[in-house]
Amino acid sequence: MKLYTNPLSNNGRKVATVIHHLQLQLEVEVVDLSKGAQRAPEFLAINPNGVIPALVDGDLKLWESNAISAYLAELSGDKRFYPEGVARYDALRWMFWEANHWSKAVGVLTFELLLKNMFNMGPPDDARVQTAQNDLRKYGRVLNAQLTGRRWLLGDDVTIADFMIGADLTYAGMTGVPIDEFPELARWVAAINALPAFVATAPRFG
Ligand SMILES: N[C@@H](CCC(=O)N[C@@H](CS)C(=O)NCC(=O)O)C(=O)O
Repeated sequence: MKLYTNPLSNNGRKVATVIHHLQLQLEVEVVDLSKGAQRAPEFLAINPNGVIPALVDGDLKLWESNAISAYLAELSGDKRFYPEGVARYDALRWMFWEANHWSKAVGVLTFELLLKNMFNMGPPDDARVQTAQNDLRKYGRVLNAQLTGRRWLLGDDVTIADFMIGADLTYAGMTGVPIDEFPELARWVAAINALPAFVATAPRFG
């Protein structure tokens, strides 16, 4: 089984945290995004979208970080991390929410306030930043309410859903995601970042 990823990517980190948490052994190939390796024909044959992460397991070519994470979690058999029954749909609900709402708003801030500067792409678009921050306040309230009275998103056990939503916040401190306005969210983010899987996969520059 081989994972194509990049250690600086928050989507790559979602899968990396799952691999670390479940203590899985996988071959890993770093795709150099700065050199455009994600658009090379060999990689497009694996993921025609030209983005990482991607996983190859025999004939299966899997992309989308949440799907790859769910596949690995299922293979591991860890039912606390990727529960069965009704709780699985609870986890999936938060993973779809993450992909549709949370990651998009976080991604706007990462692009406008981090990547544009890094790659000399001009000044941030203030209107887009404002809209993303407003969206994150709306979604932050939803997360804060869910986390009130629960240790983790679904309850007593940390699950794949915590990992997917938490990994999006890799650059939150540098991009002003309004976490501290929500006490339960802030408590949860601190707990996520203290998990061994998150400590081990924090991006290192230089
Ligand atoms: N929805 C996809 C998003 C993947 C994605 O956007 N990956 C970024 C890195 S975080 C990428 O490969 N960007 C390269 C590019 O856009 O050229 C997932 O969750 O896997």
